[in-house]
Amino acid sequence: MNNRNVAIVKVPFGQGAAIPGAELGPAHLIHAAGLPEKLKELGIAYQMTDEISRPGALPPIKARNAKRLAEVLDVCGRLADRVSELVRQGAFPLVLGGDHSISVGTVAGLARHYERLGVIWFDAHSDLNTEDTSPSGNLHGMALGISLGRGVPQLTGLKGIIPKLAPEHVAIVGARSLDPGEKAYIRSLGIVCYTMHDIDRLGIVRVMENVISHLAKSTDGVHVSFDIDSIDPREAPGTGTPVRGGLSYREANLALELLYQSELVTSAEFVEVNPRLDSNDQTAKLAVELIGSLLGEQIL
Ligand code: 4U7
Ligand code: MN
Ligand code: MN
Ligand code: MN
Repeated sequence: MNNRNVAIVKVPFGQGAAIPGAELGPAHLIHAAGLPEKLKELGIAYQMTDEISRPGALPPIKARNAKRLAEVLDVCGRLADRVSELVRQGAFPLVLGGDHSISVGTVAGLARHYERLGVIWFDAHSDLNTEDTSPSGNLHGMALGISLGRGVPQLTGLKGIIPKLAPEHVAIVGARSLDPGEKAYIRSLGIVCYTMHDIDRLGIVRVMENVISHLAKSTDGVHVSFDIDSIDPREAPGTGTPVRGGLSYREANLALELLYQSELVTSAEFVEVNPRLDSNDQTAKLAVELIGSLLGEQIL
């Protein structure tokens, strides 16, 4: 990513989650938490692209299994086209969510360019539910599974490439809340998943070294999908599905610093910041610091 032009893609969309508020994420990262100033400070050239949004007023939810499917499909279709165009131009797409369902669109756009796309999924959850295994019916809990080709056919088939990702090119980091169907799927496909237990035992440095060497060999691009709920809720309270026992402030920054040094990362998204649940934009500010670490900010 070094010295590439960063292209910010704002996706103020929160309907893939149960609790509203994630749609306010992009505005808070940019205006309250100072993302543009951070990029300027780092000497990174960037462009701000038009936001990908939907009108606010909504009919009541009809589905039980895949809620707001039409809305997620619409946003993800347009996001995929945008991300694809930015990669074609040689930019580094930096997608700001929004809830995690938007990852389906980001990855669909990337899959047009990377045949062996790697994805590092920082999350308290694994987002591998299907309409059948999901306890909630919320699409943000199905996003990674959809990109792997499992789940709602309209979404797995988005932009015609099925699946977008191979299980051996995915690594989950920070997991601590997995549903039974997700555990079975991870085990059956042998998906690399470093839980908080693993991070406690091995340390974040060894975990990231393992992830980097695993993906470096076999992928032609690496996308970082960063769900802010991977961080401990004491540090990141502004998120809709917090789970205690998460990554510390330093572990998360260090993980992203190591990814910067690896020179493997070709795109990123930061999702699930919910300013309505935040206090003094603490979580939005944390997200901006994390983006800084991924893009090369150094302490000395
Ligand atoms: B997120 C959950 F049941 N697994 O499917 C579900 F615990 O993008 C939560 O990681 C999903 O924040 C959380 O609804 C989705 C639940
Ligand atoms: Mn998630
Ligand atoms: Mn999560
Ligand atoms: Mn969440």
